[in-house]
Amino acid sequence: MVLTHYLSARLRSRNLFRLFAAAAVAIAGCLAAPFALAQPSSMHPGYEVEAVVAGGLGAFDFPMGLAVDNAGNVLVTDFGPTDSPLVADGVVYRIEGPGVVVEVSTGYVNPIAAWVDDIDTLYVADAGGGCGAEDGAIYADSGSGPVLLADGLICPGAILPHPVDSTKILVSELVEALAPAPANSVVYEVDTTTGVRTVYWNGDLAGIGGLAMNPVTQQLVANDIVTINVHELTLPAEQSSLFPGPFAGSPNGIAFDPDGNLYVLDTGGGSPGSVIYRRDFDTGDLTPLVESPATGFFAARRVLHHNGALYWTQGFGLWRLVPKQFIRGDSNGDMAHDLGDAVSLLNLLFVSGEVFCEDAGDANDDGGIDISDPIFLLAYLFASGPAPALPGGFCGADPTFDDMGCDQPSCP
Ligand SMILES: [Ca+2]
Ligand SMILES: [Ca+2]
Ligand SMILES: [Ca+2]
Ligand SMILES: [Ca+2]
Repeated sequence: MVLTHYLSARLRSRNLFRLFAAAAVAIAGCLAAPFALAQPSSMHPGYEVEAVVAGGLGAFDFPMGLAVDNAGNVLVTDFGPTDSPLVADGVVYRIEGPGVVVEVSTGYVNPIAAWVDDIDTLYVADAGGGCGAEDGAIYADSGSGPVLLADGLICPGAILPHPVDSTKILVSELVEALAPAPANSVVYEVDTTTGVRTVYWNGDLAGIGGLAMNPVTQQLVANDIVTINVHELTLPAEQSSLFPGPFAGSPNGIAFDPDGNLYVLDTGGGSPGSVIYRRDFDTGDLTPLVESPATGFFAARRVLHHNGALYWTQGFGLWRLVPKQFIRGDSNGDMAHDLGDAVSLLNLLFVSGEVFCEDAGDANDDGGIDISDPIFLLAYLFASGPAPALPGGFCGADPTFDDMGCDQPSCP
């Protein structure tokens, strides 16, 4: 459904949009006013959105899948200028810094997902020309171009390392248009030497859009773009609903962070557009982190957690959500711990005062500001009490998720 729409309608709408965008850039240039595509924004005060590859003209054609190489660079799969199954114009790019994009592997039709193993072999899932034909394939590129590993797949959507067998990879398949509904999505294991693929999971999901594995529990989680839910996959062949979520459209991208917290990218159904949610590993709480007015063809697509930041492909660009930096306990924002910090907190609590950075004021890191915070600071300063928890002595991110933010960070 959604991916089929991506693959069938995107060329037409993109070319129309590019004409419009070119005209708008020209007009904006004349008016000396900035032109921008729909901008995503943070829904959480502790984070801010950055453009890694801005989504304007000259950026990607149709960025989709995300991976990380062993040097820590983010890789982006791009469908290329056309959708034609006859034109192998898909590319995998390496992002070496904001706006620094290097082509690393070419020759794909519509590469939809990628993964890099620990010896830098790049595995790519190519959706082929659409999701209604068995023209999808898995390739391996060890540095000298893609080598076909397995073919005959209908819209392979994700590649993951195998949980116990390092000679195999897991590949999800979105069998949407061909097989009888509703139970028609499969996860295969593919032998990376022989290319032989065997069924690893075959349950009652209607359409797997994305697949991820919890690094803490080794639990496989898939999103179902037809029923619009996220599910835990239990072996050998069943499903259990993880959570229904408030999803408006296809929850197309999913990812975990190292602590087992889950991120779900909802491509949205109109308003509010695309939203990325965080599901807490311990509490199960679902918190919206990012929203974007972009919908449909320009909606956010896939999400990746890497090195403390959340990356996602959207429109023609790549974006990331980064946590704001602060020094815990430095509630007056002068980059040091002294009596002034306790005084500013007491003022805030009992007189009136401004809090520049709530996270910094939470000296004891319990997720709130109350009388226990100035007491904690006074004990630290004058009674050999424990030092504020990280980031206590230097600028850093909050390692414990909460609802607080940092409106006026003193850190760069
Ligand atoms: Ca293409
Ligand atoms: Ca201070
Ligand atoms: Ca506190
Ligand atoms: Ca916290």
